[in-house]
Amino acid sequence: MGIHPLVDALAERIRASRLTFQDLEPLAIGAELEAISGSLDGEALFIRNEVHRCRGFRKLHLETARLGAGLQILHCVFFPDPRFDLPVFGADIVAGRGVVSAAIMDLSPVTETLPEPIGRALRDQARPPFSQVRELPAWGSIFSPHVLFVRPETEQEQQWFVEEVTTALAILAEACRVCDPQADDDPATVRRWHGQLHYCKQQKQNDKTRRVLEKAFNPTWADRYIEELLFDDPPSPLSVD
Ligand code: BLA
Repeated sequence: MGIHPLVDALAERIRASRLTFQDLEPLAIGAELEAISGSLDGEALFIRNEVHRCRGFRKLHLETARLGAGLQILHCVFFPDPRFDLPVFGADIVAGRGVVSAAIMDLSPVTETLPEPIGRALRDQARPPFSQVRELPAWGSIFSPHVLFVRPETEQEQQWFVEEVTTALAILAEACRVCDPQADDDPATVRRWHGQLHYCKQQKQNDKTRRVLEKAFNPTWADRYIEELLFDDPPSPLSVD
C-alpha cells in the first residue's frame, strides 16, 4: 500500500519550496538514519529522512514514514541558525486508513513574538474555512497565534492545507533572504538559541510521537531518534566556530 496522497503532495511541495532557500546543501546523516525499514505485525515499516542546511537555517528536516497499522506520517522542521532573526517552521501530518486525523503547520517564534514582517504577512493572509479546527495540547504553547491545526475532511481541505504550507514557506524564504546574521555572542542570538532549546523541549513532551516510535521499534531506539534527529538541542552559538 502506498502513502496517503496528502503526505505525498505535501512532501513534494516542501521539496520544491526547499530549493528556494539560498546555499541549500545536504547534511550527512548516518545511513542507518536515512532509510529505515522493518516490519510490525506483518506490516511493512519505513522511514525516509532528508536533512539539509542553508543560509539562515542550521537544519531542514523532512521525514516521511509508514509506521504500523497503516499509520502514515509527514514530519518536517526547519530549525533556524540562532544568529538569524527567523522562526522555526514545523509541519506534521498523521494519516491512517485513508483518514487524516491531524494536519498541523506553524511558523513558531523563538522569542516573545514573530519577526514583524512575518507576523504582518501572516495576518494579511485570509485563512480558508476548514471545517474541523483542532485544539492544541498544553505543550503547544510554543506555536504562534497563526498556527494551523486541523483535521482536513475533504480533498479540497487537504489542498488548502498544502497551499497554506506553501504560502508560509514563501514568507519564510523571503524573510530569510533579507535577514542578516548577528554575532554569535550577540544577546539576541543567545536569546534565540534559548528559544529554540525551549521549542525542542516542548516538542519532546508529545507522548503520541514517542508511543508510536516505541511500538514500531523500541523505547531505547525511540528515545535516541527523538533526542538526536527529531528534536536535537541546537548547539550553543558560543561553542561553535
Ligand atoms: C499528534 N503525532 C501526533 C499523533 C501521532 C503523532 C500518532 C496523534 C494523531 C492525532 O492526534 O490525531 C506521531 N508525529 C508522529 C510521529 C512522528 C511525528 C511518530 O512527527 C515522527 C516520526 N509534531 C511534530 C511537529 C509538530 C507536531 C514538527 O513532530 C508541529 C509543528 C505536532 N503532532 C503535533 C500535534 C499533535 C500531533 C500538535 C496533536 C497532539 C495532541 O493532540 O495531543
